[in-house]
Amino acid sequence: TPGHVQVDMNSETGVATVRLNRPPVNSLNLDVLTELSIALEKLETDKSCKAMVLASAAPGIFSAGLDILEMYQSTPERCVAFWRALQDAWLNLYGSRLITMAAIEGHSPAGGCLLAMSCDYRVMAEGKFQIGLNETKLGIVAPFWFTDVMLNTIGHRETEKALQLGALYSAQQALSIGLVDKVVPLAEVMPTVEGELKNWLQIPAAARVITKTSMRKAVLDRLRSQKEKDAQFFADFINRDSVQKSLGMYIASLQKKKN
Ligand code: CO8
Repeated sequence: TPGHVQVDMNSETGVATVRLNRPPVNSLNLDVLTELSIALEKLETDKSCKAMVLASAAPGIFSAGLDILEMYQSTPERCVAFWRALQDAWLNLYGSRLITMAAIEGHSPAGGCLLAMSCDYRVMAEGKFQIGLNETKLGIVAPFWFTDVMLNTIGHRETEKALQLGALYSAQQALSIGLVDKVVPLAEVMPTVEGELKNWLQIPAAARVITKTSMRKAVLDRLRSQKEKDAQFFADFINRDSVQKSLGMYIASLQKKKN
């Protein structure tokens, strides 16, 4: 595979660093999601691995979310395959036995925010970077399991506002609603994650994993029990004329921003 996901395993500490590596913005296409899924599966079964830090190899970006080009003028078959890859990557991450931490050293909209929220702990760089589920701004609707993860992270009231508005928050705002756990200068993100990991690594793993599983199981099972239906819904929804039109306009606005 082309290496869109870099894994560095520190055998001394048992901590793996997983870096998304699809410049310029780490948008998540079928290949990246498939590679991420496989990387997570490997770490899950690696007995020496205790924790995973999810980060980015691309400066200024955690992940720009799903690759919009996978959703624009694509075939229904490709849409279903793409969506299955996203489901699997997410099930592996949210359901992981590992301690998972997101080092958010850049922008983290939509699918990027989903990945970050699916970790156990989030540290974000202060400054101009934004995080949130901005789907409604693209004229699309966050899937029920994105909503579930946000509900589990920031509660009902904040989720209701965040999702309707398609809100993108600064790191400070994200901290104030509990969307991230710590905000530090960019250069301090990794050291802060490593410091926090020390606390988590001290907890007996079996007890921590049972606790994590019991907190997340209902949400995981909700998707597991209707994966195919959800994939079909995505393919149908995304190929509606009105949705394609919104996505086309959004892509044009991303390009216009440059000129
Ligand atoms: N997918 C594909 N291409 C992208 C994406 C993306 N998500 N984001 C950016 N790009 C492209 C840009 O168009 C640009 O391309 P080009 O160089 O050819 O013009 C290139 O990447 C670089 O982008 P920018 O110049 O904008 O880079 P900046 O560093 O200035 O900004 C940002 C980075 C802030 C990330 C900005 O690019 C941005 O806002 N991107 C859009 C992010 C976004 O809205 N993502 C939402 C994706 S939808 C999703 O993840 C969940 C969908 C759930 C579907 C449910 C349906 C039922």
